[in-house]
Amino acid sequence: MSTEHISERTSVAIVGAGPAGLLLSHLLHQQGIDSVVVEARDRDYVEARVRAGVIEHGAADILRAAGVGDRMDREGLPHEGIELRFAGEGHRIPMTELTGRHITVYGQQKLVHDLIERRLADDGDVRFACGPAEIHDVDAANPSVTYTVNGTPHRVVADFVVACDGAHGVGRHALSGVLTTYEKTYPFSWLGILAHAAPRVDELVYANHPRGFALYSMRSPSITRLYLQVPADDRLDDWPDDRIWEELALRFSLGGEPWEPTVGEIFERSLAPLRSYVGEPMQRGRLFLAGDSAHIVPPTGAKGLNLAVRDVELLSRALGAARRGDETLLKSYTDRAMQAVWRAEYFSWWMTTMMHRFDDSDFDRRVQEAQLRNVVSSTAYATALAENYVG
Ligand code: FAS
Ligand code: PHB
Repeated sequence: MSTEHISERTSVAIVGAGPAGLLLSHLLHQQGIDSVVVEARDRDYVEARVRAGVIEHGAADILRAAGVGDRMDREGLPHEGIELRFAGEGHRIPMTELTGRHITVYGQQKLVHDLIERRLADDGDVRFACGPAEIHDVDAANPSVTYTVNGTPHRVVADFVVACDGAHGVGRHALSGVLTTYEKTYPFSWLGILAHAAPRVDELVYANHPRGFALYSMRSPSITRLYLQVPADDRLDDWPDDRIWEELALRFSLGGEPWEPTVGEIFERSLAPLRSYVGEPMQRGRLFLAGDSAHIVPPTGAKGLNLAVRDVELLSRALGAARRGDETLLKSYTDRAMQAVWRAEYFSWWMTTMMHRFDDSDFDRRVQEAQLRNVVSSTAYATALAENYVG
C-alpha cells in the first residue's frame, strides 16, 4: 500500500463520466482546453446504464455542432408528435406542425458510448473505475480532485473543478453552506423495461388511466421501452413479466378495450423514484456543477439529459472565455443556467401532475381530466406543451 500521492495538473478536473462530464470534456477539448474526467464506475457499467431516450431539438443541434451527432442522425428516430391517451381515447399533439421543431428518440446509452469513443479517439483523459472521488479547496486558486486506485492515492490539481457527478455525487456537498435547495417528491416510481419487441406505435404514447400512468417509448425498430407508474415502495419482484404486460394493455386501453403493446422478451427492468430537485447556486469559487448534480426533474417531461447538455454547452463557453481573461460568463453561469432549469422543472412537474394518478379528491380528478381535454382541444395549450417538449 503506497501512501505516495500521485499529483498531477490539468486545466479542468471533471468528476463523473455521464453525458454531462463527457460532453463538457469534449467541448473543452475543441477549444484547446485540457481536462481530466474521473469516474467512479467502470466503463461497462457507465455504458450499460439505461436512462434517457429523448433528445430535444436544441440539444441535438448542440451535439451535431460539436461533431458528436453522426450516429444520432443515422440511428436516432425523428418524431414529430406524441400521443396523449386518456378516457379510452388517443389524441396526437402535432409538435412539428405547431413549432417547426422535432425530437430525436436516441438512447442515452448510445450517446454516452459515442462520447466515450470520441474522447478516447482524441486521446482524451477519461479515467474509469476510480471509486468515489472527492473535491477539495474550491475557494482556493487551485482546487483539486482526489481518488484512490489499488491503494494508491491520486490528486488532480486544476484551475477549475466541475462536478458532473449526478444525483448522488459529492459536488453538492462541496456547496454546503451556500446551497439553497428546492425539492418535491412524488408518491410513486416508474417501473421501466426494455423488451425485444417491435414498437406497435410510431410515436411516444403518454397514457393517464385510472390504474395509473404508462408510457410507450422505444429505442429502435426492434426494441421497445415501456414505463408504468407503480407505488413508491414496490419492488421489482412484485412485477413478474405477465403482470407487466397485462397492466400495460389495461392502461393503454382504447374505447374501453385493452390495447396490447407488442410483447417480447424483457431484457432490462429498473425502478426510478420520481422527484424534482434544484440546488442554487450551481457554483462556488472555482467549483461548478452541471447536470443532475445541480437539478433533477421527473422524467415525464424528458428533460434531464437535455438540461445536462445545455448546462455544459453554457459552461464550456464560459470556461473558454475565462481562459481568454473574461470571467463574466463564469460569474453569471448560475443565473444563465437557471432560466432553462426552472422552465424544465415547471414543465416536468406540469406533465407529471397531468399524466399520473394521485390519491386525489373527485374534484381534483375531474379538474385533471378537464386539463387534459384543454390541452388536446386548444391549439394554444397544445402549442405550449409542444414548445416545451421539443425544447
Ligand atoms: P449521470 O448520473 O448520468 O452521471 C453521473 C456520473 O458521475 C455517473 O457515471 C456516476 O457513476 C459518477 N459519479 C457519481 N459520484 C461520483 C464520485 N464521487 N466520483 C466519481 N464519479 C462519480 N432525461 C431525459 O432528458 N430524457 C429521458 O427520457 C429521461 N429518462 C430517464 C429515465 C430514467 C429511468 C432516469 C433515472 C433518468 C432519466 N432521465 C431522462 C434523466 C437522466 O437522463 C439524467 O438527467 C442524466 O443521466 C444526467 O446526466 P449527468 O448529469 O451526466 O449525470
Ligand atoms: C425513454 O424513452 O426512456 C423516455 C421517453 C420519454 C420520457 C421519459 C423516458 O418522458
